[in-house]
Amino acid sequence: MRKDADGMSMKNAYLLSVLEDLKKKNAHEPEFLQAAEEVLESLEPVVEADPRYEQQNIIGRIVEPERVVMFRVPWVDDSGRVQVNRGYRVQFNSAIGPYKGGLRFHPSVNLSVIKFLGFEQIFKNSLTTLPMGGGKGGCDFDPKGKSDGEVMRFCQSFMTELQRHIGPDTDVPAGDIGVGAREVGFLFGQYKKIRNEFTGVLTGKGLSYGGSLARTEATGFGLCYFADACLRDNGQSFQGKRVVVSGSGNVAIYANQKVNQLGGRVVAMSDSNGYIVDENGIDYKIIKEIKEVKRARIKTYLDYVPSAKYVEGCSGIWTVPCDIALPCATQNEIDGASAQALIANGCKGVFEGANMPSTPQAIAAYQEAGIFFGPAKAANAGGVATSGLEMSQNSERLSWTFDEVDAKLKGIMEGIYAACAAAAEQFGMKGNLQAGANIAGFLKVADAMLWQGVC
Ligand code: NDP
Ligand code: 2IT
Repeated sequence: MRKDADGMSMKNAYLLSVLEDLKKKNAHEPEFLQAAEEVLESLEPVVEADPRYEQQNIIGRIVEPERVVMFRVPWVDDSGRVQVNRGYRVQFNSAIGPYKGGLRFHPSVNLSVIKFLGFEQIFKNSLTTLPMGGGKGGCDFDPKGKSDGEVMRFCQSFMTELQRHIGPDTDVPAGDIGVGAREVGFLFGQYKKIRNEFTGVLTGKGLSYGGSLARTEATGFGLCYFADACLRDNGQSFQGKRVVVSGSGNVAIYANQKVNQLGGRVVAMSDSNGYIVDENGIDYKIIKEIKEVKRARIKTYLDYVPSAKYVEGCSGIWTVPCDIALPCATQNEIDGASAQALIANGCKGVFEGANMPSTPQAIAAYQEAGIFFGPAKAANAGGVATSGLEMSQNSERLSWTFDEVDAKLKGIMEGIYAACAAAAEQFGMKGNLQAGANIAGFLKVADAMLWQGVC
């Protein structure tokens, strides 16, 4: 998309007025404004083609969360001191189903971050074709370096407040950065104790108490299924490709595993301290042990593979030459300069496992270079899609096999790729999966909002 000198490409007066109002009201929320502006720009041809979106002020309504909850989370640390954190749940849009989206525990969490994630989740969840609205929550609590007891007491306090706002037909949280199997277990236990009910109020649960097989792997696997669908549609594949995966958490680990199964090789991975390069291919099982069992830093990979290299500082990972880049750590981790470095080294495609990992400048660079770009809300939808499958299994009180869930996940990701490609083509932007994802995700939610009247 071509931009003016001020970086703005939008001309539609209605969209511009919504954006201006949004900027005025949310001046201190840069991540949220970035996510909203990116979607609004893509929707220009849609809004111009159907006057109902303006008449019913669908855009003005969709950028305003239905409800925002902020709350105090007091807890006692191991030395007996009382700590306080700030918790959030943003219930953004329930037009197509109960609010659904993860919880992030990280010191960088604030209202802007949770609102950007909740906003993205509306369109992502719509793309899955499953009945889930958009929501997100979290806390500025840092689980790193905390004992299991501290994490448990924190989770119990967090849920003591959150439980009054959620429920299996109202709002169903899950994991995100800093929230994995351990945290979901503590959160679920506290919900069950306070509400005296055993329901599928969280997804990403352990297999012994209602979790779904393949949910752990789902985001990383789904990312590769999406990328593979795009590559195959263009006569290519993962076979023999060098792949760089940032991060070394839930999404990154299982993206690595699936890249390998599809014939590619992951040569670099990172954490917030630095990155490792292993030209022979990084074994995901070692990363799994370092991160999931030992909760250690990625540089300890060198204890297992002394021939690998460790570099301090995580942003340099994008200078490692690769065919495919899979950013799986956090927002804005690829800026314009990193994108240029990737392209200069021959990168042919970026598929986003993390949420909003590419800055607007990075996306502009991908488009200018004409490389494949799989935007987060489409490419990483496999996690929440499988959460939707976990909800279905909980409702029917049955559990499906790993292969059943994995096959459904693959079908959903291939469907998302096809829907994004078709929407882009229908609105005259063939090959632009970013626009296609925003448009396809929007249309279903907007239609449901139109049917439901002003609410
Ligand atoms: P994890 O907590 O399991 O792992 C996060 C990884 O990213 C860690 O390696 C972490 O390093 C790194 N990281 C986090 N914050 C930063 C930062 N500010 N700078 C550099 N590195 C950072 O989280 P997930 O794997 O679950 O999530 C990763 C991304 O994927 C997030 O953007 C999340 O929103 C997105 N996502 C997750 C889904 C899921 O199902 N889990 C679904 C869809 C998207 P360190 O350990 O040093 O902090
Ligand atoms: O960003 C995401 O889609 C997630 N963190 C997963 C949300 C979920 O409800 O499974």
